[in-house]
Amino acid sequence: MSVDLRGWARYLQAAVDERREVQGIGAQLGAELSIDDAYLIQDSLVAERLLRGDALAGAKLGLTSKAKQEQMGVREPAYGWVVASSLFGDDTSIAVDELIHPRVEPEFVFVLGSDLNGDQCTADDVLAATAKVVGGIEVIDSRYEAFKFTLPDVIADNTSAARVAIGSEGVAPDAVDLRTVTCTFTVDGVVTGVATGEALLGSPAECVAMLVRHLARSGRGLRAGWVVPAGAPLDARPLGVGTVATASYSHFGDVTVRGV
Ligand code: OOG
Ligand code: MG
Repeated sequence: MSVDLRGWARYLQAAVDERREVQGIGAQLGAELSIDDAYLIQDSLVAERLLRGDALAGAKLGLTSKAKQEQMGVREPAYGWVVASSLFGDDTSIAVDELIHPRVEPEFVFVLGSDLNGDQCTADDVLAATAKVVGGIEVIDSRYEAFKFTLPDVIADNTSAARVAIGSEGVAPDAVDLRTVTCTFTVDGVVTGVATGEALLGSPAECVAMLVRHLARSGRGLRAGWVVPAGAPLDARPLGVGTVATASYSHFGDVTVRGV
């Protein structure tokens, strides 16, 4: 079956531009969208953003924790891209009316000091290439109705990426075992959950290594200076006007996002 890759990318970009939910792609094809085609739609979607003047600023993982996989009903991780216009600082107001039905989730974010490539990439290679690890909060905004999707659908949609607030204070990767770093997520004064880095498939650095091995399949890699959110260790919560969400980490500075 030949899938209209650029057509589906335009379909998703229109949902972003018009701030409206759309139906899943797989449901309309009458056959399952393949994972390979889903990544090609994602490439086409990101290429459209770059044509409009954006730049790549990193790459991301999604669905790397049990909490997220259970919340979304998808049992495998997914990879996506982070564009420069989506990056915000560690104390940030996010305009909710620019988005469809945003949610916030805490993130462990790698800031790379050197390039990282290769189909044999290991967690140790990731740590060696990392300048620092900081906390973050990702604002996800699935373009699909009711925030429901299959794995190929969410891949095509660049893993729901919308905005990401990046902490300024972090640690060198050899200063702490990232698996033991604790993250506490508080939304409107209520702690929604506490998790350690180990929640990310056992090791945040291994998650990034998986991303590098995935990119190597298409001859690509990560660049020095890029940011890499490794996935949320806790489930996502709605971001409405007035919502205040803070991610606090045992070894990184706090990050706060406010819906306005
Ligand atoms: C998909 C994106 C997941 C994460 O950190 O798990 C993600 C979604 O839940 O909409 O970014
Ligand atoms: Mg995320």
